[in-house]
Amino acid sequence: MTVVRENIFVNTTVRDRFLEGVRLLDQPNSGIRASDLRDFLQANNLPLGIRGIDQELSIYDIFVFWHLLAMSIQLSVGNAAHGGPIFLPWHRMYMIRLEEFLQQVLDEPEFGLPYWDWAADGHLPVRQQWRAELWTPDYLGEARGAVRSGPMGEIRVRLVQDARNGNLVSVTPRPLQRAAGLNPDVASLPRQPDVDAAQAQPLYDQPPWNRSVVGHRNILEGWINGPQLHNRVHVWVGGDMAPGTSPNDPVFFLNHCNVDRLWEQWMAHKGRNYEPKPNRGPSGHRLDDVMVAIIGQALTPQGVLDPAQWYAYDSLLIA
Ligand SMILES: [Cu+2]
Repeated sequence: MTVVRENIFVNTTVRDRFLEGVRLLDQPNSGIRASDLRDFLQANNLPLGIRGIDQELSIYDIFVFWHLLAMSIQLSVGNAAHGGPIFLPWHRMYMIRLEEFLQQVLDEPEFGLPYWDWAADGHLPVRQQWRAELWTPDYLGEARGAVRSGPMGEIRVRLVQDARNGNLVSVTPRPLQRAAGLNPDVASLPRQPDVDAAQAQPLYDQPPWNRSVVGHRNILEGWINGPQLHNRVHVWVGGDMAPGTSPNDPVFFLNHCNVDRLWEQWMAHKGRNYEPKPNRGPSGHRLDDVMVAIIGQALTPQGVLDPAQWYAYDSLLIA
């Protein structure tokens, strides 16, 4: 079985299958209700809360829940999915699981997630970036306001983050919201020289393993003079892409697939080196620490370091 992850602009069949798969996974027929999530959080003594209406959720909503759950688990460095070395392996595991669900729902075992090479759009004049092809009905729909056109116009948001306390709110289903390019501090998408700076780093990560480190992970996550790269794409798109429930917007997966591709490209050139090794860094971020998972087997960074058993990218060449 060969799963190849391709640029969304290169293969329109993959684009259409991705949008169709997401639409299917967004149907509220998982058999899991918002009240089940509340019971799960309470039974496991987790720090995340949930309020709002009780309703049946979609598999896609469960992925949104999973992301915020990992984010709500604070560690001595960052949380269980961000702000430290675990950022890249956790999102790799997370996307492997979504890709598996898409393969199932599409009945297409060779389906691979597409990626969005946002640095290519970052070279457009700022006023054209939010009018680029990605934000048309054949792709992701409107870049600003409610998304009403194309397949993504059918997506409904059911779980949002409460800005005051970070908890989850189950809301009456509503369309996706975006505010691309409207934040005056983040007018442009990342550009290739920013990507090159992350790819030139000799180290994956290093002490103190946090948001201040100069290394591949932290520059790619986007905390240095931030928001840059990964973080910048979240902030630039805005709307539902900004809070901890950001997987609500399918562009989350196009962004993270590109981030994962850049990590893979970095490893192809610098070696499959991950830090911190066992016993040598903060708990939850080390090579053999089990990552937070509610879908599929919980893996370690070691377990996902080489993704060859799941997928490969169409190209890892450095331009
Ligand atoms: Cu994330």
